Amino acid sequence: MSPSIGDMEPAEAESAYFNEYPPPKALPKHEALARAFVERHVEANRRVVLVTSGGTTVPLEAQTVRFIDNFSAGTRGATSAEYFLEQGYAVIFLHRQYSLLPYSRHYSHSTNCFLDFMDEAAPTSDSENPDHGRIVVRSEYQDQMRDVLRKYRYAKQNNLLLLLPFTTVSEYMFELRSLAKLMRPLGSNALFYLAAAVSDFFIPRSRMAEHKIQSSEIPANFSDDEAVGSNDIYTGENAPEPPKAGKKLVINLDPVPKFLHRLVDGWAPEGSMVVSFKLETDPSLLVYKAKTALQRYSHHLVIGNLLSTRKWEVVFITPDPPHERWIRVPKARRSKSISGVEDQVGLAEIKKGRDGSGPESE
Ligand code: PAZ
Repeated sequence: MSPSIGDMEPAEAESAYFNEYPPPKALPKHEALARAFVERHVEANRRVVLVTSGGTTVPLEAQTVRFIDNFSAGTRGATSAEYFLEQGYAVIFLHRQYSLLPYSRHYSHSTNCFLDFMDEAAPTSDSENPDHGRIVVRSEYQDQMRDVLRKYRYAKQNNLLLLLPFTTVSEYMFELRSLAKLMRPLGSNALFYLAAAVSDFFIPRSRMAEHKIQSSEIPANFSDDEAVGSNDIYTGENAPEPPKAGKKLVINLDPVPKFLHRLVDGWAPEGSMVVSFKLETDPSLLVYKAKTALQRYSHHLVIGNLLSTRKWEVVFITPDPPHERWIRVPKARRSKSISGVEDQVGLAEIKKGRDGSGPESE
């Protein structure tokens, strides 16, 4: 039996994983865009950050109808990208397709549709007048929207923001590897800020069902060998964990190789900075897991957060003292953003937290 990817050394796991999947169709186009973006900012001696944002999917079928998703709206990534731009960085925003984007996030939240910000101007007496029935931004939103619009325009006109989408975990991996290698000419001007929620498990392409899994086609005396379309997906009465009654879908997932190793030790430019995030739900595990990640991958910073409090508090785990530092947005400053979506701990808080002038930290 061949070893599973989870049991291999990082370099071996890398080639095994990338051999499983064809590269995403959009990769050559994304690479060309990223190459030109990096060249432009190397010339300008500008710092470039790769922000990853949103959750990855794990398809259950090659022609995907169903998939497993990872939690993330993209708020952290999109918000942080805006702060990085404010700090003079150029940003490559590698994001889950249709998740929140820098600047437009203020108007795209489902509870605050952009149409709520608009109004029809007061009618003029002349219906031929081009201003008659004109659509305008409501007066109470003018100032905030002008501010967001100016920043957005500035980033766009100066080629400071490159938006690259992904959907599946394998697309994310291919994109991350390519982008990190393309960023090599930046050297210590490169920063990796890995806020995306990346699946820890996947179904190898070689063991994936091609077509939509059919519950109606489950044989009466189902055995492992007869699994529909795949030996990773078991449905029926004789599945490995037999159901008490009725049909069950049992999914057998492999661990995704830990690519942070490869990013830090191979793909990323020498001298670059790598920041990863760790999400947990159990408070008693968060610091331990974040510290373990930092020790294991020897990068620069792990930012830990809990699902329930991630918008107000994060913990910085660093190789140097104080090793563990909490940064909290005080209750009074948990402000509503323009869209009514409460803002969260972002780069500004992180930066202010460092010099002590920002949100409460301990
Ligand atoms: O996108 P969002 O603001 O809803 O959530 C952000 C987050 C919790 C996904 C991010 O802060 C994070 O922790 N990312 C890493 C997740 C992980 O441990 O894989």
